[in-house]
Parts: sequence; structure tokens; C-alpha cells
Amino acid sequence: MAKVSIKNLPGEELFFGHAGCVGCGGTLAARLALKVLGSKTMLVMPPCCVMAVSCFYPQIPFRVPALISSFAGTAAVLSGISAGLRVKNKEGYHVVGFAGDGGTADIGLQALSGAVERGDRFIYICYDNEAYMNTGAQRSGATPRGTRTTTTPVTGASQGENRPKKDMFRIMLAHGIPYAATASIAYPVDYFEKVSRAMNTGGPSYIHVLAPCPTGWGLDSSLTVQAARLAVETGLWPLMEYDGGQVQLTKNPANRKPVSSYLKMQGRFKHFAPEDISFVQKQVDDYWAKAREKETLPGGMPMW
Ligand SMILES: Cc1ncc(C[n+]2csc(CCOP(=O)(O)OP(=O)(O)O)c2C)c(N)n1
Ligand code: SF4
Ligand SMILES: [Mg+2]
Repeated sequence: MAKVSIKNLPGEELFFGHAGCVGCGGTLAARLALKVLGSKTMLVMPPCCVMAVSCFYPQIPFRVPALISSFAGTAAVLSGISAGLRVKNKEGYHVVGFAGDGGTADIGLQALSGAVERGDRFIYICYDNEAYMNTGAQRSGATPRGTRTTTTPVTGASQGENRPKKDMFRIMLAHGIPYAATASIAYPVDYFEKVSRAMNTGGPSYIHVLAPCPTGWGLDSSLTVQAARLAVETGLWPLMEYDGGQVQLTKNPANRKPVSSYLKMQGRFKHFAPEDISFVQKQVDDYWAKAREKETLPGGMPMW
């Protein structure tokens, strides 16, 4: 496949007319991925916002087959479709899972682990808005420490989420997956290239894309892309990929911006005291210091 650029992307839209909130990062992540995946794609989605805002009869905004799995079963269904195509000698199709962070890091993890272990050929994209947004912003395993959600409120003894974000990138690497990457809706070309590399991977591949949710994050809906960009520019969300046994940065955040610029624009972190912001800054600084020391990335994401 030719190098992906904005200029050689098809004008055709394969996902439009959904009912997502204004400024929704998750639906943008789906639309961008389909630009590269093309029409020979079979999508599998568990219950999640992108599914809920796009699968209501008779209006289906997907122009590719899109199947709704059980919440826990996305990757098991991917395995089944992949096996069916193999048995029927059908080539050239992309079997793609598109799931939220809750459906990936929590309830769908076992099915994903098994499918990656079997080496089935599929692409799994997790769009991460760091909570169960479709059901009212409950915390998930991917919610960062300190975040206010509806199940980790800021009141009395509860001061938001009290555990760090689960590192799905590292978990996928531990499976020996052939290809894994992190991505961001604020860097579409980087994302396109990663989807393209996943399409050319012989076995399973995994892409974890940060997709801000203005509604759940307490973020102005005009600032979705800016928030996603700041996550990268502050060093909180490294853009990297794992291919051929090596982890590489695909964007080096030189002159990192302070994490406060990212945290302060979001209502979910409004309660953060200066020491909370310093804690997050230290976690990120330690991560990048370690990366520089070893001249390689620690193989995962900054933990906070
Ligand atoms: C077994 C099961 N438990 C709970 C639900 C309810 N449910 C539907 S979507 C959803 C939240 C999904 O969160 P996530 O995967 O992060 O996607 P998001 O909504 O944030 O896009 C939940 C809890 C369900 N459909 N099935
Ligand atoms: S709640 Fe968030 S993830 Fe769901 S449709 Fe709205 S902006 Fe998108
Ligand atoms: Mg979510």
C-alpha cells in the first residue's frame, strides 16, 4: 500500500450520519479508521457509545457490515469471522473490532487475550475515553487516578478514582502480539499509518486510540482535538508502535508542555489541588527520564 497521506485518502465516507454528541472523539476515531480500512471491512462492536449512536433501525450510518457482539465477546467474534473467511478461502477482507476502553480493558479482556494468543488475523481498535460513557460515565480500568466519574465522585472520603490507569499497550506486548500501537485522533496521519500497518500484519494487531469525550470529560465540545493533542504534547500519551519486536516513538514530544495545561481544561480534574497536578507531572517526568536513560521506551504508558 502507498504511504498514507491526506491527499490519497478516498473522499468516500463509510461512516456518517450518527447521533453522537457534538465533538465526540470516539466517532471520529471510527470514521478516520474506515478511511484507510476501506469497504472490504467487517466491523464488530460491543455495546459502547459508538455502537449506541450508530445502530438504531432503520438508520445505520455504517457503509460496511457492522455486527454487534456481546459486551465481553468482541474478540471471540473476530476469531470466528477470521476462521470463517479462512475456511471459505476469502481474501482481502479486514476483520476489525472497534470497542471502548471498558469493553477492552475490563469485560472484553479475556476474549481479546485468547484471540491474540491464537494468532488469529484481525485488527482490534480500542477507542479510549477513559470511562463507561454510554451508561453515564462510570469508571473503567482505563480511568486515570484522581478522575471524577459517577462511580468515583469527589465527595467526603472519595476523591475520584484511586487506582492508576490499566496499561493495555503493555498488556498486548506481553502477549507477543505482532503489531501494537497507540494513537490519537489529533494526529490523523500517524493514526492512518498505524491502521495501514495493522492491515498488513499477518496475525492479530492492536491499536489504542485516545478519543476524548467532551460530555464525560467536562470539556468544551470545540476542544476535543486540542485536548487529544495536549495529551501527546505533555507526554501523558506517547505515540508509539511495537513492530518486529521493537517499541518506537512515532512522535517525539520535545519541549513537553506542563500537564496542567491538559488537566485544567477538563471538569473531571477540576478538584485537583496543586499537589495532585505535581504528582501527575512527576509520573510523566519519571517516565520520560527512564526512556532517555535507556534510550528506549519503557514499553508501556506513563502510570498515573
Ligand atoms: C454484560 C453487559 N454489562 C453491561 C452492559 C451495559 N453497557 C453498555 S455500554 C456500557 C459502557 C461501555 O463503556 P466503554 O466500553 O468504555 O465504551 P464507551 O461507552 O465509553 O464508548 C455498558 C456498561 C452491557 N451492555 N452488557
Ligand atoms: S458521551 Fe462521549 S463518547 Fe459518547 S457519544 Fe457523547 S461524546 Fe461520544
Ligand atoms: Mg469508554
